Amino acid sequence: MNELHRKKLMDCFEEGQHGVVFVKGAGLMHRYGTDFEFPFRQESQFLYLTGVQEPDYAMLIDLRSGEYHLFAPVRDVQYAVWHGKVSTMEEIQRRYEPDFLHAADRVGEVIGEIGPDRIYVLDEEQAAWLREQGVRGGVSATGEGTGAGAGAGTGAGAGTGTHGRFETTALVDALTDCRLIKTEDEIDKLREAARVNNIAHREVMKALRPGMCEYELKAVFEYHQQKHGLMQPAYSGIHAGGVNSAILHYTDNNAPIRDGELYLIDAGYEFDGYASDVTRTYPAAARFTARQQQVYEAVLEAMERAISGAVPGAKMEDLHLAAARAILEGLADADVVRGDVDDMMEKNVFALFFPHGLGHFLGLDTHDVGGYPKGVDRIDRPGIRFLRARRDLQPGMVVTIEPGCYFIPALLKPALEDKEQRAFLNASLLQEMMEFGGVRIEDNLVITEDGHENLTDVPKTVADIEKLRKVAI
Ligand SMILES: [Mn+2]
Repeated sequence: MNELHRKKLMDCFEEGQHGVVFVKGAGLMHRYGTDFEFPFRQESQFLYLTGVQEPDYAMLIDLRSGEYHLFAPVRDVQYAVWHGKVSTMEEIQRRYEPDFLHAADRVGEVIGEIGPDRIYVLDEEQAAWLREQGVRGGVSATGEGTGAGAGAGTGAGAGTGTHGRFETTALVDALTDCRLIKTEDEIDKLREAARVNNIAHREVMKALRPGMCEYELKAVFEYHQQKHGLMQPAYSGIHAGGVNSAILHYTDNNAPIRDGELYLIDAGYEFDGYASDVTRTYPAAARFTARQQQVYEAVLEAMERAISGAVPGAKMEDLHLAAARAILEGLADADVVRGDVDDMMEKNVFALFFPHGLGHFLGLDTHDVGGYPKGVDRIDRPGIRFLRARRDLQPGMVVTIEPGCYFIPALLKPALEDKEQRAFLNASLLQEMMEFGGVRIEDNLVITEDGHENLTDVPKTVADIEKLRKVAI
């Protein structure tokens, strides 16, 4: 599949130009100044192009010949003693099948032999690293500003990030265009990450008992991911009981979840680099309270409207606003807010309860590349300002849909003092609900020609959740 990715990338560049794409992979990271190694995770652009999940590699594509060069680190005996067997060059060749395999210390020499006019790199840091390898950055005979033709359709023109021979814009733009539309193989990997995540989320849903600590549920979740061979969290999971469920990026995960409280879990692991990102919210008790159910169903309705609208051609901001409206309607039914829903939409009352974006792209990164096309800015409006993706949906895109409704004192208390906003708010009820926490529900969708495929299969209606909880408790 990585060969196809390289082909897609080459197609973004003007044919026949005397340029190379160079990407250096990630090295090991240590905890501050110690020898404690963090688990290795390849940098996503490099992983996309090579499939190499080992540290200290580099790669190059010769755009004129189409040849793929891979640079592998040379390991000594001591490395073998501490890390185990060192692969021979023959083994590495068989594993990754580059056109040319070199020792990593030959990067400068190989680029010197090719003699390109233009070297496309991810950023200035990688250009600096190449200079250290003896690669000259000076403008070559053909001059500056020619030949850079990547990123067609994204507005990235020739020479936008050109510094001598180095070009730092076109490659990232081209990779963004490639990664935005997933191949069938990539979607299969996302399906596998989702399949295991479905299992892990169900197991946590069954395991929760009042009085358990958030970290116990985190342990259950991680056990089931790792039991199925997934080793790498896609992001720091959120395991939040009660009032903590209204903290959008809660990471302490160390409080007890009491009877009568909600528990919100937002977590996923990656399969072969591809992420799953799912959220569910349910009560520690066997059943939702009446009020919890009202808020939950407002979010579920928002979710269903957004999902049904997630088809080719739809705009994420329109889905966001449709979800926001559903939440306000549900809150009006619950008498949390009062007044005309159109007025409330216009006055951004939804942003008090739904202060984050509806969703984002998903792939090698949890918040995957390509959220904003060139020239499209964030919408300067409360709530929707944090929307991570503004594009017309197309087949092959993979998105999360994750509406939420939270009772966040830091937003609600000032709103209750605000002359315009407080007119819409049921102040006495909101005072009672300051410790309610929040509800978020999140699924992962692949946009298809005729709609979408939902990769997430974890109970989300009140009836289905209570059925699973009743069996469990
Ligand atoms: Mn998400």
